[in-house]
Amino acid sequence: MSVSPKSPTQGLDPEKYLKVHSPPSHFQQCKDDIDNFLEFWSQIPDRKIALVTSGGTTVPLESQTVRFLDNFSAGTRGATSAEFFLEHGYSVIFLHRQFSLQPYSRHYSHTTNCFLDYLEMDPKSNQIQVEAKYAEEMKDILFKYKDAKDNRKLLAVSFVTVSDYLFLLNYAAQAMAPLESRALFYLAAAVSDFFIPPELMAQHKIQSTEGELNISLSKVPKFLKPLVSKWAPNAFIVSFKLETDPLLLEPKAKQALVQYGHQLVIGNLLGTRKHEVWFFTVGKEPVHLQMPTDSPHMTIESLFLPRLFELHSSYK
Ligand code: 9Z3
Repeated sequence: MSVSPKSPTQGLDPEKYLKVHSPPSHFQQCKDDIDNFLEFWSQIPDRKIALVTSGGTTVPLESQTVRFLDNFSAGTRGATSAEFFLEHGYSVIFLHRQFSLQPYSRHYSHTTNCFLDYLEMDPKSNQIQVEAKYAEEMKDILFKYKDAKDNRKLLAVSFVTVSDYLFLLNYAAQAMAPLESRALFYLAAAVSDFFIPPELMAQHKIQSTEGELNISLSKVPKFLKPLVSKWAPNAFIVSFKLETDPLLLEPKAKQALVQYGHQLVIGNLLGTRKHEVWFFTVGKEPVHLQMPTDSPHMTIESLFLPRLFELHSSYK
């Protein structure tokens, strides 16, 4: 079966793509984990379940991958948001880029926040301990982390490439579909728009002896359309729109709402994404949410997620 797009702007059909390509090597394990997680939580009446996607996707240049294209996303939005979803009573499937930030550990795993800096040696006992000034906050984070882990509220599933992401999102969406409006999709991962389909990729390491490298990238299959209309048609679906040009954000976000027919687009600009976002919903004026200037310990997610929880609660 051919996977060529009908026109260069249209891109590949996502369902056809999934039929003719191979899933990631850990697919069976992920499917089992997702099935077990959903079997457990779907039996709890009214329990809401969120699929939070997070981090960037890679675009391999070779099948046996030496080189790949990547993007800026560290997964801060997804990891931070997952904590708020858990605190608000959701169970969370955290579909994240391998080695990107994770809920709870994100507080101590960033390069400027090395976990070793929080520890000290007690000279008397010669034991490692948490420095007193950090202990209270760490206790609080540890408590929430253990609660999520011990009570199976958080399932982490990882992807690396954009192709892995499509396979896992498709599976999770179809598995969550029976939950109908209890299911929420929060698509914060920075998914590449372009990639090299496997059949067009070099098998082995591209050799520099062949001269300069010109790469032609195809459009990544647009998965939002089938996600909304077929895979999980009654779920509450939130997508993100990222732009760098402020003039493009509103038209592109509104276009996505019309094109895909889902419930909410959260718009953000690369340079200000940690301080402000816009909510776009059908038939309403965009809502601008911005952090107060004197709020160094607050995250923008704490400001906008309560509004999202309300929208989900009043959905259907
Ligand atoms: C976002 O816009 C996220 O908010 C960020 C978060 C990636 C900016 P960080 O990980 O950044 O906290 O550093 N995600 C963009 C999602 C995306 O790629 N959306 C697609 C699009 O805009 C459609 S689903 O076309």
